Amino acid sequence: MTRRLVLAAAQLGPIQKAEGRDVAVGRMVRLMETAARRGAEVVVFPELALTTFFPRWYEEDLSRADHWYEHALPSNETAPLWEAAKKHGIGFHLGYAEKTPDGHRYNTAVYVHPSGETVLKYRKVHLPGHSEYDPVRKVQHLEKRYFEPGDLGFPVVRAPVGENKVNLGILICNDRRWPEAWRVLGLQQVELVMCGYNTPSLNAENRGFEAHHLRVAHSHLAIQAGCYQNSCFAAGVAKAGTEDGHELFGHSIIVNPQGEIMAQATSWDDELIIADCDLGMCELGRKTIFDFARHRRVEHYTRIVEQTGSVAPPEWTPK
Ligand code: ING
Repeated sequence: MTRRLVLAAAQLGPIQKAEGRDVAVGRMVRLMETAARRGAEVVVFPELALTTFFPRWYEEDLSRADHWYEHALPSNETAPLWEAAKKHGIGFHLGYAEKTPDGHRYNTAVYVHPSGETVLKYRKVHLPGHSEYDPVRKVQHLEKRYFEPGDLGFPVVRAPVGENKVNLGILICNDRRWPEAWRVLGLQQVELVMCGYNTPSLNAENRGFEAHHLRVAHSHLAIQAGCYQNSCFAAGVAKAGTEDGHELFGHSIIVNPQGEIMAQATSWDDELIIADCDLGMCELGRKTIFDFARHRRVEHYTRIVEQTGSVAPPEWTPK
């Protein structure tokens, strides 16, 4: 019997620095309602979906950044999302900035069941950018200032979604560029990776040329490879558009276990894309090309977990 999942990726357009959470929540409720009307059983929202991408703004005093974080979920401003999920019987993934009661700060995402219960929580492990103001950069990217590396690992959980149970996993933005992250999920038989992102459309490092068109190409390459090599579906969902003059690209996608793009957003604004996923497709790769038990040789992979940075190779010289 086909295990069919109707998956929605709800791309968000820009959220300006001055806009409150209520603006984003209102837009997300409308996207969720449309997704439900179109038969979706789960909707994936972007990374840091409640606020502007604030790591572009330097604050000397971290307490002045406190208002960007959620101190509890749901809150009065975010409750309409939980209410809409219950009303429409749809699960949702939400990325947000988390501040814990004991003061830890994470770039976090949760998958919430229509009942309102949190099924899965993940804290971003791969934090790009820097922690101090960088005068060379055209635009700051201070995720290492505003967040600690995630402490929850890369969990996968089997949970009810619509009529099926699905093996769910989460990655956040930069995580998608690290094959190790995908493989840890693949080793837990993940079937759907929910991955929100906020990615600048131009390279702001200012330390070398990167052709602009490669920004989107690299994002798609990473997600398509992750899906193919771990035999899973993924939703890569952007917060896009121009936030206070700074552009983030859209091009959200839904990818299948063959690495094929099933649906792609074409705007850089609020946009819903939907795909009918036959979860049985995950079996093929898992039982053939990527039958990990049969083909992997872990005795040769020790560098991956024992070595952090790269080292120069030994040099060969002719006798
Ligand atoms: N943003 C970007 C991302 O990984 C980035 C940062 C862009 C890193 C381009 C490398 C190249 O998509 C976040 N929020 O991680």
